[in-house]
Amino acid sequence: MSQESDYNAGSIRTLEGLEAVRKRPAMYIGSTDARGLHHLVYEVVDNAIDEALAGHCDTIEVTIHEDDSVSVSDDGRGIPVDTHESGNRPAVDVIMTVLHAGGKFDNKSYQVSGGLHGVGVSVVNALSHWLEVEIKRDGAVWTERFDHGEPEGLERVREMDPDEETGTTIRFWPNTDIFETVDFAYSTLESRLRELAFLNPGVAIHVTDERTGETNEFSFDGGIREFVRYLNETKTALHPDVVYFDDEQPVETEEGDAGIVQVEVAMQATQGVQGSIHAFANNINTREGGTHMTGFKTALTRVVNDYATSHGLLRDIDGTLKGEDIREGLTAVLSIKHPDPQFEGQTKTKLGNSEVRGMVESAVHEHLSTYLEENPSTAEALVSKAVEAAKARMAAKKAEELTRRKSALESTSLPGKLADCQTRDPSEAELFIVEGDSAGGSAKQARNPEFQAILPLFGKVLNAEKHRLDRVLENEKIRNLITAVGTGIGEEFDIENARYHKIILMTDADVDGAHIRTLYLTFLYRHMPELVENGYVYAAQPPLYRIRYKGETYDAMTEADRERIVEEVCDGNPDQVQRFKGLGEMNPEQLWETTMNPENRILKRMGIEDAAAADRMFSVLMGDAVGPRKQFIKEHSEDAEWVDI
Ligand code: 0RA
Repeated sequence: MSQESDYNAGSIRTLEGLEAVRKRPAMYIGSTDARGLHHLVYEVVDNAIDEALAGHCDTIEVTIHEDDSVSVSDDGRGIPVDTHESGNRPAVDVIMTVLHAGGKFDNKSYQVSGGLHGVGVSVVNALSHWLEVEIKRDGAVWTERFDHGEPEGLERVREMDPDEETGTTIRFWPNTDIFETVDFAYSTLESRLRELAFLNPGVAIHVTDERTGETNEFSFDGGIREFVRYLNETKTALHPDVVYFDDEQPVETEEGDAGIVQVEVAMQATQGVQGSIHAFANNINTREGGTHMTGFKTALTRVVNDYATSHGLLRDIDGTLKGEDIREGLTAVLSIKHPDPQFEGQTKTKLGNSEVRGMVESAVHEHLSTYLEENPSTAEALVSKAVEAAKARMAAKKAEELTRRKSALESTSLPGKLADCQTRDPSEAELFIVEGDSAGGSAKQARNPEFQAILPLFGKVLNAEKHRLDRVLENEKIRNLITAVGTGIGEEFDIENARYHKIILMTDADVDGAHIRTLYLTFLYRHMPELVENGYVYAAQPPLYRIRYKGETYDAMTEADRERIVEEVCDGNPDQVQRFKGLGEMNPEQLWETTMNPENRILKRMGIEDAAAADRMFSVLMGDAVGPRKQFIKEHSEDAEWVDI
């Protein structure tokens, strides 16, 4: 009797915990949109990765099922099923219903989750209509189902076969009252799981979408070396080897135990202008950087300058190499694993542990110096690239000063083509960048001038992926765009001066339109990334078809929409199906109703879920190699790597 009341008391407290998660889901998983939805999967996968890092698991399978549920299987030890000391319920119940319970069951030393995820599978349980777990452990197969978080009782299903492996399968059905969407995107999961496989060599990750039959397997024995090769696949490398080293440094954990910080670096210089350093802490993409990044950059600049000076390679330039010279065209992956990571910053993706800076700095200093001395041709390639960059920087500075003085950049006058809006409140103001003068004319008639501004820009702009800022700035369209947006560019960029908080690229719904949109996006991503990061950049979605049936008109935004309307609304017999080829084909009224009116329109916010994926996408789409580009466009005809945030 008393046991039962203990149990009830425990379970009531538990349900209160889960209720707190349901009330404020964003506090635990960031948001309840597509991004938050995918975090549920990452949370479960993180637990499996922890099992792998502890040496108990080498294969993880992630499946999107036809009913919008996802399952994650691993061949780890299995979640414990025996009765937990804190009461009379099985440990699996505690892990699934008590916030942050996971770590309490095991020596935490190997656990690396944290930050964005690492909140525990109980959060996934709290935010699911149902969750089912199958555990193979202690010689038997066990299952349990949770209904809106509540355990329905652990069942022992059968004995395990003698040669059967232990493991855990968790399948969950996200709560549709909480999530805005439960439509898992295969490409989003795929790119994060690929990244995890690079970061954790030795773990094979399989991903399957049962809705479409798509499937992929990731397993990279070369770890982040292969990650760098993958990122550089469409670029021209300046040296054949990927520079790689790792190190371990002692650290005291929060509890005062002895812990280890692992540091791993892989890098390779390329011919391009764009460099990118992808920094990870405990498998989390620390997009805001942090102490590991600072330590890496400081040591990189020092070591390359020391090498260049001692080998007499700086004779052609004034002074020394700047960090940015050395990082030009450099692709690097920096991965650290820390027993107590501190994540800071707006999106909790900035590593804050102050001791890490010195650890990374000394590891990079020691190993990179040795590497350069032992591999003189690689050292030569890195240094001469940096020297070229330094020369170009000095030339570009002169050009930029010149441009600034005589161009519209410094003048306060807005470009003549801009039809500005009346409001001066940037949070209400929208700027439509419209392709072509005729569509620009329609848009000017269609708009609501109170808060909608129109900037018509004709045709293609220079590919920002291939040229430095000084060349890009020679282009009048780009200068008009910068002036209209109001932030300035380069060192002068200030997001506070943005004149609009919605910058909407409105291009035709065809391949040319998509190309022009990508060119503008490339420019914005490379030279004004804060606009993208702040969620100010959108793509308008003009309809593809107008369908007439019995005196009514219906607009179809996608092919699937068209099929649905023709079949379901018109009974398979529409009176007319009109394909909109360009924005110019719509009269101002149609353009307003379908594409500009905030009541009806569909805007796609351009966000970057994953910097590495976006970086690669831009290199593939806009870089030198033609083969991968064709392949990519075939596979991702609709902005697959851009996600709504
Ligand atoms: C707590 C303790 C132990 C393993 C796990 C949790 C565990 C959790 C998940 C979640 C997904 N897969 C998992 N696999 C294991 C260790 C138990 C032991 O010492 O055997």
